[in-house]
Amino acid sequence: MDSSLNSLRKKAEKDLSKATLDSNVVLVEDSDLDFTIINKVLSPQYNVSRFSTAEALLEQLGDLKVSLFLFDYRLPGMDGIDLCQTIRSVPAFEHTPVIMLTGENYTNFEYKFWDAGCNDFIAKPYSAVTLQKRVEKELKYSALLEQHKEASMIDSLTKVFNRRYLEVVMNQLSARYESPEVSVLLLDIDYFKKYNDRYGHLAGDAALVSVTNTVKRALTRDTDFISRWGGEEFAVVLPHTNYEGCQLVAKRIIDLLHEEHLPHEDSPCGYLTISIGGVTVPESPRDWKTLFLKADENLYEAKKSGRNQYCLKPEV
Ligand code: GH3
Ligand code: MG
Ligand code: MG
Ligand code: MG
Repeated sequence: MDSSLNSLRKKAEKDLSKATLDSNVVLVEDSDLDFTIINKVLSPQYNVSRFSTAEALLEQLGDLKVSLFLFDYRLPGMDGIDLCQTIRSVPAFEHTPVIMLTGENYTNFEYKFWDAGCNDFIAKPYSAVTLQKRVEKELKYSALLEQHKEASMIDSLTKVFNRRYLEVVMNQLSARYESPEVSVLLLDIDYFKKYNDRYGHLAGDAALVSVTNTVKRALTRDTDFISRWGGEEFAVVLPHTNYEGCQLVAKRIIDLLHEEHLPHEDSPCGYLTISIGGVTVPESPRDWKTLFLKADENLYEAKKSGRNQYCLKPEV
C-alpha cells in the first residue's frame, strides 16, 4: 500500500482508539471477586460502573450514559439473556454494544446469546488481555459506525445536514398521517463565483461556513433546520410555519447578513448577500420535491429582481 495511505490508516486507527478512551462501561455482575478482576483490567482506560443485578441496572437505566454493557449471564433474578433483550427494546440502547460473560460451557445454546442481541460473548475462564481486547474492539467498531453515520448525514464543510438527510426528513414529513402546514426556503449566495475569483477558494469556503452560521442564528425553533442543498445553495425547512412566519424568517436572514457585512467588493452591495425563494403550503404534499421546485422558481424571481431579497408565495 502507498505509504501516505498507510499513514492515513494509522492516523484513523489512532483517532479511533482516542475516541474510545474514557468510554462508560457498565457491568452487571453479582460476584464481587469477578467485579474486582474486571475493574482492574478495564478501569485504566474506561469508566467502569457496576450493578449487582439486572433489576438494579434497569431501575437506573434512564439516567445512564453507556458506551458498552458487560453482562454476566448468570445473575440472581433476571439473567443476562433477558436483560440483553430488555435493553434492546429501549430505543436509546438499541445499538449499544453488549458483551456477555458466560460461566460454564454454553456451546449448546450459544445461539441464544446472539438471538438476544448481544454483540459478543466471552466464556470464563478468560485472560485479562482477551477481555481488554474484546471490549476495545466493540468500542472501536461502535465509534466507527457513529462516525460513518455522521459522515453520511452531515456536510463536511459547513457541518449542517446534507441533502441526503434532507430527503430522509422530507420523506418522513410527507408520510405523516397528520401533515402540518410547512414553509421551505431555498437560499443562494449572490455573485459567489466572483467572490471566489477575488478572494480565493479557501476564503469562499470560510464564507460558506459564515453564511451557514448566520442562517442558523435566524432559525429559532427546534424543529427548523438548514441543510446544504449543494454548492452555494441551502434549503431551510420550517415545519408548522405559516406564510407570515416564513416572511419573518426570510427577512431575519437578509437582515442578519447585512449586519454581518462580510466584504464582497465585486458585488453591487459591497458585502456578501443571498437571495431567497420560498413557498408555504397548508399541508406537506406527498411529493415534497414540488415544494422545492416552486421555491426554486421564486428564487429565480428574487435573483431577477436584483438579488439580496426574498420572493415568497403561499400556495393554496
Ligand atoms: P448568482 O448571484 O446568480 O447566484 O451568481 P453566482 O456566482 O453565485 O452563481 P453561479 O452558479 O454562477 O456560481 C456558483 C459558484 O459557487 C461557483 C463556485 O465557484 C461556488 N461554489 C460552489 N460550491 C463551493 C464550495 O464548496 N466552496 C467554494 N469556495 N465555492 C463554491
Ligand atoms: Mg454470576
Ligand atoms: Mg447557485
Ligand atoms: Mg449564487
